[in-house]
Amino acid sequence: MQRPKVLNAINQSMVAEILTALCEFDYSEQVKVIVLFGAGKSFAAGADIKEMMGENAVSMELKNQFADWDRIALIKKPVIAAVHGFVLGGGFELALCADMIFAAANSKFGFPEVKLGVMPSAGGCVKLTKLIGKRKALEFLWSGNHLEAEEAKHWGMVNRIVPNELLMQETIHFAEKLKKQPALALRLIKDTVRRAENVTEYEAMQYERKNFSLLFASEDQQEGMQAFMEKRSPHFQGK
Ligand code: CO8
Repeated sequence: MQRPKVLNAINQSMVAEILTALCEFDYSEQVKVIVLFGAGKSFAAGADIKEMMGENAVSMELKNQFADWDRIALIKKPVIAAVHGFVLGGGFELALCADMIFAAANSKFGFPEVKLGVMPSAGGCVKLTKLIGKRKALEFLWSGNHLEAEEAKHWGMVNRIVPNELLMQETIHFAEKLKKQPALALRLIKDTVRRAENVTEYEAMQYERKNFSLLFASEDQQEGMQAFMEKRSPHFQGK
Protein backbone atom coordinates (compact mmCIF):
# COMPACT_ATOMS: atom_id res chain seq x y z
CA MET A 1 0.00 0.00 0.00
CA GLN A 2 1.31 3.37 -0.99
CA ARG A 3 -0.46 6.23 0.79
CA PRO A 4 2.08 6.87 3.53
CA LYS A 5 0.96 10.48 4.12
CA VAL A 6 -2.32 9.21 5.54
CA LEU A 7 -0.80 6.10 7.09
CA ASN A 8 -2.12 4.04 4.15
CA ALA A 9 -5.74 4.78 5.04
CA ILE A 10 -7.64 2.44 2.75
CA ASN A 11 -10.10 4.02 0.33
CA GLN A 12 -12.38 2.08 -1.97
CA SER A 13 -10.19 2.42 -5.05
CA MET A 14 -7.29 1.02 -3.03
CA VAL A 15 -9.32 -2.06 -2.16
CA ALA A 16 -10.05 -2.52 -5.87
CA GLU A 17 -6.35 -2.06 -6.72
CA ILE A 18 -5.26 -4.51 -4.03
CA LEU A 19 -7.77 -7.03 -5.33
CA THR A 20 -6.64 -6.56 -8.95
CA ALA A 21 -3.00 -7.04 -7.94
CA LEU A 22 -3.80 -10.10 -5.83
CA CYS A 23 -5.76 -11.72 -8.67
CA GLU A 24 -2.96 -10.96 -11.12
CA PHE A 25 -0.40 -12.53 -8.76
CA ASP A 26 -2.67 -15.48 -8.13
CA TYR A 27 -2.80 -16.28 -11.85
CA SER A 28 0.83 -15.48 -12.62
CA GLU A 29 3.20 -18.41 -13.06
CA GLN A 30 6.06 -16.21 -11.86
CA VAL A 31 4.54 -15.56 -8.44
CA LYS A 32 4.69 -18.22 -5.75
CA VAL A 33 3.98 -16.28 -2.55
CA ILE A 34 2.32 -12.89 -2.02
CA VAL A 35 3.42 -10.40 0.64
CA LEU A 36 1.24 -7.46 1.71
CA PHE A 37 3.15 -4.46 3.00
CA GLY A 38 2.46 -0.81 3.80
CA ALA A 39 4.88 1.92 2.71
CA GLY A 40 5.99 4.47 5.29
CA LYS A 41 5.48 4.36 9.04
CA SER A 42 2.49 2.00 9.19
CA PHE A 43 0.80 -0.95 7.57
CA ALA A 44 -2.60 0.80 7.46
CA ALA A 45 -4.56 2.96 9.92
CA GLY A 46 -7.93 1.67 8.71
CA ALA A 47 -10.50 2.73 6.16
CA ASP A 48 -10.25 6.28 4.85
CA ILE A 49 -12.43 8.20 7.30
CA LYS A 50 -12.63 11.24 5.03
CA GLU A 51 -14.09 9.14 2.24
CA MET A 52 -16.44 7.29 4.59
CA MET A 53 -17.91 10.56 5.84
CA GLY A 54 -19.58 11.04 2.47
CA GLU A 55 -21.42 7.73 2.64
CA ASN A 56 -24.91 6.82 3.74
CA ALA A 57 -26.62 3.47 4.20
CA VAL A 58 -28.05 3.46 0.68
CA SER A 59 -24.81 4.44 -1.07
CA MET A 60 -22.94 1.77 0.87
CA GLU A 61 -25.49 -0.90 0.00
CA LEU A 62 -25.43 0.06 -3.69
CA LYS A 63 -21.62 0.02 -3.89
CA ASN A 64 -21.49 -3.52 -2.56
CA GLN A 65 -17.86 -2.84 -1.62
CA PHE A 66 -17.48 -5.94 0.51
CA ALA A 67 -17.77 -8.16 -2.56
CA ASP A 68 -14.12 -7.20 -3.19
CA TRP A 69 -13.20 -8.40 0.30
CA ASP A 70 -14.99 -11.70 -0.32
CA ARG A 71 -12.93 -12.15 -3.47
CA ILE A 72 -9.69 -11.43 -1.58
CA ALA A 73 -10.52 -14.39 0.65
CA LEU A 74 -10.49 -16.64 -2.44
CA ILE A 75 -6.85 -16.07 -3.36
CA LYS A 76 -5.26 -19.50 -3.56
CA LYS A 77 -1.55 -18.77 -3.21
CA PRO A 78 0.02 -18.18 0.19
CA VAL A 79 -0.46 -14.59 1.35
CA ILE A 80 1.66 -13.15 4.16
CA ALA A 81 0.98 -9.76 5.72
CA ALA A 82 4.18 -8.07 6.89
CA VAL A 83 2.87 -5.39 9.25
CA HIS A 84 4.40 -2.54 11.20
CA GLY A 85 3.27 0.61 12.98
CA PHE A 86 -0.50 1.08 13.07
CA VAL A 87 -2.56 -1.91 11.99
CA LEU A 88 -6.03 -0.59 12.64
CA GLY A 89 -9.62 -1.12 11.56
CA GLY A 90 -9.78 -2.07 7.88
CA GLY A 91 -5.96 -2.35 7.92
CA PHE A 92 -6.18 -5.02 10.59
CA GLU A 93 -9.01 -6.69 8.66
CA LEU A 94 -6.83 -6.75 5.55
CA ALA A 95 -3.99 -8.33 7.56
CA LEU A 96 -6.46 -10.91 8.86
CA CYS A 97 -7.33 -11.78 5.25
CA ALA A 98 -3.74 -12.96 4.88
CA ASP A 99 -2.78 -16.51 5.76
CA MET A 100 0.02 -15.46 8.07
CA ILE A 101 0.98 -12.25 9.82
CA PHE A 102 4.58 -11.28 10.53
CA ALA A 103 4.64 -8.25 12.79
CA ALA A 104 7.39 -5.73 13.45
CA ALA A 105 7.92 -5.17 17.17
CA ASN A 106 6.50 -1.64 16.85
CA SER A 107 3.13 -2.84 15.52
CA LYS A 108 -0.03 -1.64 17.23
CA PHE A 109 -3.23 -3.51 16.51
CA GLY A 110 -6.72 -2.26 17.09
CA PHE A 111 -10.32 -1.85 16.01
CA PRO A 112 -10.98 1.82 16.84
CA GLU A 113 -14.22 1.93 14.82
CA VAL A 114 -16.29 2.19 18.00
CA LYS A 115 -14.72 5.60 18.66
CA LEU A 116 -16.17 6.75 15.32
CA GLY A 117 -19.62 5.47 16.21
CA VAL A 118 -19.35 2.45 13.93
CA MET A 119 -17.94 -1.07 14.02
CA PRO A 120 -15.68 -3.33 11.95
CA SER A 121 -17.34 -4.53 8.79
CA ALA A 122 -14.83 -6.46 6.70
CA GLY A 123 -14.81 -9.46 9.01
CA GLY A 124 -13.18 -7.90 12.09
CA CYS A 125 -15.81 -8.84 14.70
CA VAL A 126 -16.28 -12.31 13.25
CA LYS A 127 -12.63 -13.24 12.79
CA LEU A 128 -11.60 -11.82 16.14
CA THR A 129 -14.31 -13.79 17.93
CA LYS A 130 -13.14 -17.00 16.30
CA LEU A 131 -9.57 -16.17 17.16
CA ILE A 132 -9.78 -15.05 20.78
CA GLY A 133 -13.29 -15.93 21.95
CA LYS A 134 -16.35 -13.83 22.73
CA ARG A 135 -15.29 -12.17 26.00
CA LYS A 136 -11.89 -10.98 24.92
CA ALA A 137 -13.21 -9.96 21.49
CA LEU A 138 -15.89 -7.79 23.11
CA GLU A 139 -13.38 -6.19 25.47
CA PHE A 140 -11.15 -5.35 22.55
CA LEU A 141 -13.91 -4.22 20.16
CA TRP A 142 -15.84 -2.22 22.76
CA SER A 143 -12.78 -0.40 24.09
CA GLY A 144 -11.18 0.28 20.71
CA ASN A 145 -7.84 0.08 22.51
CA HIS A 146 -4.57 -0.66 20.75
CA LEU A 147 -2.70 -3.88 21.47
CA GLU A 148 1.06 -4.06 21.42
CA ALA A 149 2.68 -6.71 19.22
CA GLU A 150 3.53 -8.98 22.17
CA GLU A 151 -0.06 -9.07 23.35
CA ALA A 152 -1.31 -9.68 19.83
CA LYS A 153 1.08 -12.62 19.60
CA HIS A 154 -0.10 -13.90 22.96
CA TRP A 155 -3.67 -13.98 21.63
CA GLY A 156 -2.68 -15.79 18.45
CA MET A 157 -3.38 -12.82 16.19
CA VAL A 158 0.07 -12.88 14.62
CA ASN A 159 2.52 -15.64 13.75
CA ARG A 160 5.70 -13.98 14.83
CA ILE A 161 7.24 -10.74 15.96
CA VAL A 162 10.45 -9.56 14.36
CA PRO A 163 12.73 -6.59 15.01
CA ASN A 164 11.43 -3.55 13.08
CA GLU A 165 14.39 -3.30 10.77
CA LEU A 166 14.21 -7.01 9.86
CA LEU A 167 10.53 -7.16 8.95
CA MET A 168 10.91 -7.53 5.19
CA GLN A 169 14.05 -9.62 5.42
CA GLU A 170 12.45 -12.16 7.75
CA THR A 171 9.22 -12.25 5.79
CA ILE A 172 10.99 -12.73 2.46
CA HIS A 173 13.21 -15.37 4.04
CA PHE A 174 10.10 -17.32 5.04
CA ALA A 175 8.47 -16.72 1.64
CA GLU A 176 11.61 -18.08 -0.04
CA LYS A 177 11.22 -21.28 1.95
CA LEU A 178 7.59 -21.58 0.86
CA LYS A 179 8.68 -21.02 -2.74
CA LYS A 180 10.62 -24.27 -2.64
CA GLN A 181 7.64 -26.28 -1.40
CA PRO A 182 5.30 -28.04 -3.85
CA ALA A 183 2.85 -25.33 -4.87
CA LEU A 184 -0.14 -27.62 -5.32
CA ALA A 185 0.26 -29.11 -1.85
CA LEU A 186 0.50 -25.60 -0.35
CA ARG A 187 -2.61 -24.64 -2.24
CA LEU A 188 -4.71 -27.60 -1.17
CA ILE A 189 -3.49 -27.31 2.42
CA LYS A 190 -4.68 -23.69 2.44
CA ASP A 191 -7.95 -24.74 0.87
CA THR A 192 -8.48 -27.42 3.51
CA VAL A 193 -7.53 -25.23 6.48
CA ARG A 194 -9.92 -22.53 5.29
CA ARG A 195 -12.67 -25.08 4.86
CA ALA A 196 -11.97 -26.42 8.37
CA GLU A 197 -12.70 -22.96 9.78
CA ASN A 198 -16.19 -22.89 8.36
CA VAL A 199 -17.75 -26.35 8.23
CA THR A 200 -18.22 -29.24 10.66
CA GLU A 201 -15.25 -31.40 11.58
CA TYR A 202 -16.74 -34.33 9.68
CA GLU A 203 -17.22 -32.33 6.49
CA ALA A 204 -13.75 -30.82 6.79
CA MET A 205 -12.20 -34.27 7.12
CA GLN A 206 -14.02 -35.57 4.06
CA TYR A 207 -12.73 -32.56 2.17
CA GLU A 208 -9.20 -33.12 3.48
CA ARG A 209 -9.21 -36.69 2.16
CA LYS A 210 -10.38 -35.59 -1.28
CA ASN A 211 -7.61 -33.01 -1.47
CA PHE A 212 -5.09 -35.61 -0.30
CA SER A 213 -6.17 -37.96 -3.10
CA LEU A 214 -6.09 -35.13 -5.60
CA LEU A 215 -2.41 -34.52 -4.88
CA PHE A 216 -1.67 -38.02 -6.15
CA ALA A 217 -2.45 -36.64 -9.60
CA SER A 218 0.50 -34.26 -9.35
CA GLU A 219 4.04 -34.70 -10.64
CA ASP A 220 5.30 -33.13 -7.42
CA GLN A 221 3.86 -36.02 -5.40
CA GLN A 222 5.82 -38.49 -7.53
CA GLU A 223 8.95 -36.36 -7.33
CA GLY A 224 8.65 -35.89 -3.55
CA MET A 225 8.32 -39.58 -2.83
CA GLN A 226 10.89 -40.62 -5.44
CA ALA A 227 13.40 -38.15 -4.00
CA PHE A 228 12.82 -39.58 -0.53
CA MET A 229 13.52 -43.10 -1.76
CA GLU A 230 16.64 -41.94 -3.58
CA LYS A 231 17.79 -39.99 -0.52
CA ARG A 232 18.06 -36.71 -2.42
CA SER A 233 16.37 -33.30 -2.25
CA PRO A 234 13.17 -33.02 -4.30
CA HIS A 235 12.88 -30.57 -7.21
CA PHE A 236 9.27 -29.49 -7.26
CA GLN A 237 7.81 -27.99 -10.45
CA GLY A 238 4.43 -26.89 -9.12
CA LYS A 239 2.64 -29.38 -11.36
N1 CO8 B 1 -8.50 7.82 7.44
C1 CO8 B 1 -8.13 8.98 6.87
N2 CO8 B 1 -7.00 9.64 7.23
C2 CO8 B 1 -6.24 9.10 8.19
C3 CO8 B 1 -6.58 7.88 8.82
C4 CO8 B 1 -7.77 7.22 8.40
N3 CO8 B 1 -8.15 6.05 8.90
N4 CO8 B 1 -5.64 7.60 9.74
C5 CO8 B 1 -4.74 8.58 9.68
N5 CO8 B 1 -5.08 9.49 8.74
C6 CO8 B 1 -4.37 10.70 8.37
C7 CO8 B 1 -4.56 11.80 9.40
O1 CO8 B 1 -5.75 12.49 9.17
C8 CO8 B 1 -3.32 12.63 9.13
O2 CO8 B 1 -3.54 13.41 7.98
P1 CO8 B 1 -3.17 15.00 8.01
O3 CO8 B 1 -1.68 15.02 8.15
O4 CO8 B 1 -3.65 15.49 6.69
O5 CO8 B 1 -3.87 15.58 9.19
C9 CO8 B 1 -2.25 11.61 8.75
O6 CO8 B 1 -2.97 10.45 8.36
C10 CO8 B 1 -1.35 11.23 9.90
O7 CO8 B 1 -2.16 10.85 11.00
P2 CO8 B 1 -2.04 11.52 12.46
O8 CO8 B 1 -1.50 12.91 12.37
O9 CO8 B 1 -3.35 11.33 13.15
O10 CO8 B 1 -0.90 10.58 13.09
P3 CO8 B 1 -0.70 10.20 14.64
O11 CO8 B 1 0.58 9.46 14.67
O12 CO8 B 1 -0.90 11.37 15.50
O13 CO8 B 1 -1.93 9.18 14.96
C11 CO8 B 1 -3.37 7.29 14.55
C12 CO8 B 1 -1.98 7.97 14.30
C13 CO8 B 1 -3.52 6.94 16.03
C14 CO8 B 1 -3.39 6.03 13.69
C15 CO8 B 1 -4.50 8.28 14.12
O14 CO8 B 1 -4.20 8.77 12.83
C16 CO8 B 1 -5.85 7.66 14.07
O15 CO8 B 1 -6.48 7.46 15.10
N6 CO8 B 1 -6.34 7.32 12.84
C17 CO8 B 1 -7.66 6.79 12.64
C18 CO8 B 1 -7.68 5.30 13.00
C19 CO8 B 1 -9.06 4.72 12.84
O16 CO8 B 1 -10.02 5.17 13.43
N7 CO8 B 1 -9.17 3.67 12.00
C20 CO8 B 1 -10.43 2.99 11.76
C21 CO8 B 1 -11.12 3.59 10.57
S1 CO8 B 1 -12.73 2.90 10.34
C22 CO8 B 1 -12.44 1.43 9.57
O17 CO8 B 1 -11.33 1.02 9.33
C23 CO8 B 1 -13.67 0.66 9.16
C24 CO8 B 1 -13.29 -0.53 8.26
C25 CO8 B 1 -14.36 -0.75 7.23
C26 CO8 B 1 -13.96 -1.83 6.19
C27 CO8 B 1 -12.86 -1.44 5.25
C28 CO8 B 1 -13.32 -0.65 4.05
C29 CO8 B 1 -12.12 -0.14 3.20
